[in-house]
Order: sequence, then C-alpha cells, then structure tokens
Amino acid sequence: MNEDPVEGTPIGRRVVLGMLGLGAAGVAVGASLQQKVNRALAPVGGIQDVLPAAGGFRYYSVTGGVKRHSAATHRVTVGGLVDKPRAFTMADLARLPQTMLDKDFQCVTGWRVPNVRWTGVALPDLLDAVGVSPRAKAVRFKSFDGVYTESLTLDQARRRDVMVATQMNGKPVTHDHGGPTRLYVAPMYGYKSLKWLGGIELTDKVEQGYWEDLGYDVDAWVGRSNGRDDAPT
Ligand SMILES: Nc1nc2c(c(=O)[nH]1)N[C@H]1C(S)=C(S)[C@@H](COP(=O)(O)O)O[C@H]1N2
Ligand SMILES: [Mo]
Repeated sequence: MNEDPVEGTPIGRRVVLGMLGLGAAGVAVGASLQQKVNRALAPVGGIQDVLPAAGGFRYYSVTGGVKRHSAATHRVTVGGLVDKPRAFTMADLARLPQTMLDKDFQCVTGWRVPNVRWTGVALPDLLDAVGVSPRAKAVRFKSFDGVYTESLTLDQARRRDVMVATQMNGKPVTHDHGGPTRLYVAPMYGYKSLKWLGGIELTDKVEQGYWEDLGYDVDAWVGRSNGRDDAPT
C-alpha cells in the first residue's frame, strides 16, 4: 500500500493537496492566507522540488540551477544603514558568538519537521558586529540565487531566535538546504528562512520579499494571522 499518494508528483499538486489537508494536519492557517497562497502559486508555475529530502523537509527553490558557493570563498555582506559595512567569511562567522536553536520547521503549505537543530550567529550578534545606524528600521536579505529576497523589521531581526545558520542538525548546511549560510527565522513560516544568504542590508523601511509580492503576509508568525509581534517561540 502506498501511504503517500502524492509522493513524487509535481510540487504544485502536492501543495494544493497539502492545503486541502491543512485542517487534518492541524496547521493553523487562516482561510484568507490559504486563498493568498492559492493565488500566489498560480503565477509561479512550478516550484523546484527534489525528493526525497532529509527528515520530512521538502527542498524548495523558486529558481533552478542555483550556483554552489564553497565554504572557503563564500561571503555574507552586511551593509546599508550600518556603521561598518563588512563581508563575513565563514571563519569570521565562526569567531562570533554561536547560538543553537532546537525548533520545529514549518512551511505555510502544511508540512512540518519537528525538532531541527540550527547553529549559527544570532542576528542581533551580527548586527552588533557592524553597528546599526539609528536611521535603520528594517533588514533586507538577499539570496545569491539572484531572485529570492526577504525582509524583517529591525525589532524582529533583533530577536535571539533569528539567525544566520551555518549548521543544521550538527552538520554544515547543505547546498540544497541553502548553504553555506541560510537565514533561519524560528517563529515564522519557512518562507522567511531565506536560503543561500549572500547579502544583508539595513534599510529605513520594510520592503516586501519574493512571496510577499505574490500575496503572502509580510508578518509570517506561525499560528497567527494577525501580524502581532508577540508570537510564541
Ligand atoms: N532562496 C530561497 N529561499 C527559500 C525558498 C526559495 O524558494 N528560495 N523557499 C522558502 C520556503 S517556502 C521554505 S518552506 C523553505 C524550505 O526550506 P528547505 O528547502 O531547506 O526545505 O525555504 C524558504 N527559503
Ligand atoms: Mo514554505
């Protein structure tokens, strides 16, 4: 008996089936958000999805052929409204205080991976290393896939459960999971956790990211649809 009839089918169908199953899966997503996801998926026309993925993850990329960055030459630039713009090597990141988070990872389309261990640099520690200008109000993240972006308010970015992750479950973040460095935003849905993180820019206002341009909520708190800043962690 095949217990997972959607295994191996294109992501578009699985996502839709996943949404139909949201109630059964106990995923707290408001009806309006589901409608937005529905609308958002149509113009994308197929997210790349490679199966099987480790421990319940789906590998997502909105674009194909993302260039691999080796840990030896990879840099995360931090600029914009900061005192000292800097390009961090993996060694630089390793020299900053290290933070570890054990958390569930949840995609808004209905899948969840319990208890994933993320290790890296908490964003507030990285921001302290460059010095944030008093004019900065938001943080914009850019993927070196050349397409995907995300943003957080400065308050959200200063949470200690938001990090530049260099390790997942005790090993370097793999290319498929967004390595060498990916953003990990523990209290929000997976789409905030930008893969292949290459650039961080402090800005004076929140700019919508890739999915948000397609209708997702900018405030992506798991279990809430009211956008309040006091989400459970
Ligand atoms: N650059 C980039 N980051 C991304 C995405 C993407 O398509 N491109 N998808 C997002 C979504 S919707 C989810 S659920 C997670 C999936 O992470 P995974 O591919 O490691 O499972 O990555 C997020 N970050
Ligand atoms: Mo997602």
